[in-house]
Amino acid sequence: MSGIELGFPIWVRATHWFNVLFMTLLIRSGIAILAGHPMLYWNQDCRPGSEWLKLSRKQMPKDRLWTSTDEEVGYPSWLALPGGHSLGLGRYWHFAAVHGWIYATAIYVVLMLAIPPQWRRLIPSSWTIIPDAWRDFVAYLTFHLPPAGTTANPDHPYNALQKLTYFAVIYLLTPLQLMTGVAMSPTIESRFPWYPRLFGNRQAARSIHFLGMVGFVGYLAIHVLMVVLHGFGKEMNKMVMGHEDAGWWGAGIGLAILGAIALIHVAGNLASNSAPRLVHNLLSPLVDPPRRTLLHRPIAVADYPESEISNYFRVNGYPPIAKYPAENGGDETYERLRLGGFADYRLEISGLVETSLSLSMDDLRAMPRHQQITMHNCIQGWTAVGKWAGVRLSDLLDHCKPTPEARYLVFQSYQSHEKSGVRYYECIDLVQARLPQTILAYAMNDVPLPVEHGAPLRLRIEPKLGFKMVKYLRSIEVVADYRDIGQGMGGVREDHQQFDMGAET
Ligand SMILES: Nc1nc2c(c(=O)[nH]1)N[C@H]1C(S)=C(S)[C@@H](COP(=O)(O)O)O[C@H]1N2
Ligand SMILES: [Mo]
Repeated sequence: MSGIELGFPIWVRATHWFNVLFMTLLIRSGIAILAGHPMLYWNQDCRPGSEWLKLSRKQMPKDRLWTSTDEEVGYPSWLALPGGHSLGLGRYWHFAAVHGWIYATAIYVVLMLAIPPQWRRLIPSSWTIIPDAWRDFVAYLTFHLPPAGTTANPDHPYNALQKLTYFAVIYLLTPLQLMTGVAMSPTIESRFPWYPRLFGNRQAARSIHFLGMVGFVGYLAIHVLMVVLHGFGKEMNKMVMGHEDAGWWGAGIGLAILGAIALIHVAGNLASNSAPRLVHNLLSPLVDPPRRTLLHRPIAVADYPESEISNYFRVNGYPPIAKYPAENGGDETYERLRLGGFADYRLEISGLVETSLSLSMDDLRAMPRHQQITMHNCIQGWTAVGKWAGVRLSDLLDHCKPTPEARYLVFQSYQSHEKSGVRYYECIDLVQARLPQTILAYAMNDVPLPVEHGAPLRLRIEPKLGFKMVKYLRSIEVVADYRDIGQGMGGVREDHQQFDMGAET
């Protein structure tokens, strides 16, 4: 069979270098996200000790309450983007890079399929690729360099093992990373609970996503080693200049491109650490509008079966009682209300409403009760299934009647944010507040809401990440805009940790 010249057209070379940028950004920001909860599980309950991998030396105390924020670690800045305790910006970098990665990969795949005979670059056309690849493998093992070309196409620019590896990375590993990534969205999970189950469960999807990253790192390491073994100058000429001739132009320009990529990484770290709000505001227009279009929707939340209720449910946010230090939330009013069995507790609803409300727990319990069994998704990475009961927020809104200008609800807590000491608050929009499964819960797993989980009342908005679900609820204010509340980002964790107001992924 005569050979087919595929060569190294400009679109192969360009997408290659863009992929180097996006893949390295994805790996380093992914490590920053992992630092938020450096444990991996095959089960969806995340009971401490049930993890299959723990990348932290922290031990939680056995004799007192600890929270999932205490488990967070900071990885060094050379490794993680941005490194340190910066889950929020790690996520922004990750989601920004994933856009670029999808576009670069899509351009590459579409052009390869559209420009004949370029599909033959990666897609095998004959079973002889298997014995060919084995022969190449044995050659490498015995310290020989197999020549380019395959039995089916002696002029192919890659050897058989190389072609199969690229095929696996682009047609198997890449979709697997995208699909397991999507499985971690609380909006997807609550609307389509079967989807994360394609991978076992929500935590198995997270574990596979991590293993996929390990696969990419291994691939990159071997790929670079091969470039060096096969001849750095020659290989760089192919991937930069598009020809195999001698000369050092390819190596020179290629190293300059790698230098530019390294500079982007260094600049990303420096800017994220010195001006986090600026980076938040720069990456937000790239990341938030598409995510909002796709995921910020009025959806119905699926119920989990009773049998899946987790018998362990992590805590995040210390109760506002005096035995915890003030930065963890101690509050005298709350303490007094709690000691009185919350008989004097009143939920205040005010702002852009026709009638302000002040409701006791008895008032709330007298209203229609709604119950749901759902999975809680903490932004840090852990999950747990719980049964929640309480009143529908929409029923309360029917009573207080928001005025036409009303757009958002501000949920204020008795407790303070552990990192800033500022009162915990979060905002959601009126459409989401009106969904039938958005509730103020006063019961968890058939008992009154425990103090660790936000007694006497907390928000449950299941399509969102856990940080939106304010515990120790003190008041709700109906407003036209959230940008003049706090630092204007939509909540205390948005203000101080660069979390995203949407909280859908
Ligand atoms: N008042 C208050 N509410 C809060 C928090 C907090 O720190 N303070 N943490 C949030 C986060 S990040 C999560 S994951 C959930 C945890 O709920 P749990 O403690 O019941 O598991 O509560 C959310 N609500
Ligand atoms: Mo969380």
